[in-house]
Amino acid sequence: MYSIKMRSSKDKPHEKGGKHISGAERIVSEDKIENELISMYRRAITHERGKADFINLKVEKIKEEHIVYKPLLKISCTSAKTKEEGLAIAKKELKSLNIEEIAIEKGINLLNSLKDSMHGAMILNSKTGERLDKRGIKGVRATKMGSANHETYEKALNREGYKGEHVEEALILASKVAGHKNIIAELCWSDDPDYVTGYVGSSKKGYTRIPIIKDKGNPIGGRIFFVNPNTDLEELYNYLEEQVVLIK
Ligand code: WAQ
Ligand code: MG
Repeated sequence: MYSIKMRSSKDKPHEKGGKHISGAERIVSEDKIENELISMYRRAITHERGKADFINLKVEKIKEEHIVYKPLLKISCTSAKTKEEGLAIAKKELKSLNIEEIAIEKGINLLNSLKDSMHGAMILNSKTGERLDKRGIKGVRATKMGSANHETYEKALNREGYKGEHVEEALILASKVAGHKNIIAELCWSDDPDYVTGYVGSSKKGYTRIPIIKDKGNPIGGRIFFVNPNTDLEELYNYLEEQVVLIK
């Protein structure tokens, strides 16, 4: 298996302050690498957020003995007709997972006050809402995850009526994230302006989809990982950024 990563930006590279356009991570078998590279390149130059000027593509071979397997989260769907209803559902879900109200409020305010999308996620103390990662706009990116068998996965999702790259990728990411013992819940909404669906993910309750959680046209999205207060951050970064995880 191979890990493929793409990140793209406008005007300047990310590290020089360029505007983030899109990013993607996949784990694929060798015969799929070429097609995947082409499709990621296309995503970067045809993205809703703008046409990327800087595209970073990375291919890395993965050794079998380095792979850890985690279960796929179960999807459930809620119904919301407005952003306000969606946010209320997210709060309720997070609360039912024992995230303190103050942490939920702080988290949602942090996401709502972003001036630009982050590249990764914020890590928040689930009791106090304190932001624990000190990585600013960069945040922490979960990488090196994929489905153990992409075709079976895609078919199963389609059978349940879920189509498209957003849900496919988000569910794999959420499954890896929820697979860490110290991550209690994740809250996410997209930075693609017209994609208004978000979710709350957790190992306890699965992937709870929220049909609308932001205004249409809003180009700012984000993710929060709510963690146990005594989390070893270095170990968590290592899991999210380095540990290869395949979802079954
Ligand atoms: N690791 C951590 N955070 C990430 C990552 C990653 N690999 N990729 C993106 N983010 C953060 C970053 O702050 C983005 O701005 C934000 O998440 C949104 O990313 O229909 O499309 O890739 O069930 O725009 C969710 C609903 C879609 C899917 C999520 O996120 C569904 C989505 P996007
Ligand atoms: Mg996006």
